[in-house]
Amino acid sequence: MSRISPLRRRLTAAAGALALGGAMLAGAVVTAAPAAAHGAVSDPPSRIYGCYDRWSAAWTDPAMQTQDPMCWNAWQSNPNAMWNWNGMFQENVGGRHEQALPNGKLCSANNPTYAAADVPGAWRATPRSHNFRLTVHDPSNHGADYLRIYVTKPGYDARTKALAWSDLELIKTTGSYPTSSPYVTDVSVPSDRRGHHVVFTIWQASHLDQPYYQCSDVDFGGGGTPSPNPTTPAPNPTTPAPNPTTPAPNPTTPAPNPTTPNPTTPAGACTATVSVASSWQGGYQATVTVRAGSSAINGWKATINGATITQAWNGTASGNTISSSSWNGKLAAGATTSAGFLGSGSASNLSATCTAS
Ligand SMILES: [Cu+2]
Repeated sequence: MSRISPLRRRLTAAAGALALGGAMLAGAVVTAAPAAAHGAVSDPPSRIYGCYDRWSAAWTDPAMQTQDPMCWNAWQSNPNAMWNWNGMFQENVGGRHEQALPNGKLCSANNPTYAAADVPGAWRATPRSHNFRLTVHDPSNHGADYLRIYVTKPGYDARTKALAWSDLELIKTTGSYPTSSPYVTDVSVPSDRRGHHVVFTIWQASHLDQPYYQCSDVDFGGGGTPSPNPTTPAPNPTTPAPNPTTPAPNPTTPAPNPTTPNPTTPAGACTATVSVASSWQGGYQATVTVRAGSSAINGWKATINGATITQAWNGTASGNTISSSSWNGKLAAGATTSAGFLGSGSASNLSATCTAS
């Protein structure tokens, strides 16, 4: 993978932060000790390692924002995360991994440098069969007391939920490995896992009590069931373009019917609220939650006032309106669902309205 020397990498990281124009980011780079000698789950690539692998040679390419938005988000949040792809560990845990990592912080190894890795969203998922080989790449040859491998349970949605221990099923614990990387093991995942799942790996290094924690996004195919993502999460560059022909309010929306006895609670109404999951200079990631009113609805459109949407998932964006997808349009009375999106600019003045169909 990396043919750049650690020094070059550091210089490039500093230059990158400066180019991003964030004094705070540049400061963070300057003060960070380079984590030159650790490792990561390289296959299926873990979140941060995958971002490093795909973009370290092209980190100035604006295509990152549209083609790999979660990596772009991570890069904006903290360039150190990607340059130090090999430092996702804790120390002196004594095997109490569940105490070391609070729910929602598993994919960052509970290390603030990697906080963006905890954000649910459209992470690139690597296609794999239910039987695959997992590889830990460790240039420092720490060895391993064991690898412990989990997969998310059926129904888990990596696009909307930060990973918790209760989302995981333990699949395998290996024996020890000598101090010669890579550390490789064959993994079999139950066949009921379809579509986008997370493989969570603990690599207990042998030189110290230094466990590494990482999330790898895997697409097991056949994404039917709750997994909203039958194809790859790779953003479609043809969809985000705002469509100037559609912003008009949907003319098929039932006009208030004068014969309806109760005009204040129209059947099939919905409400929408928007919350910002994370933000960075020039952009943010947010979730819009839609709730059906007192009757069931067949579809919805949420308009996010104040937003410039560059990418959406679990819904289709057109301008600043997100329409339901085939799997989350039908809602029972009072039921909720959500969609996520990336916005450019400021997230300070967002509000949402909902139209049901
Ligand atoms: Cu190390």
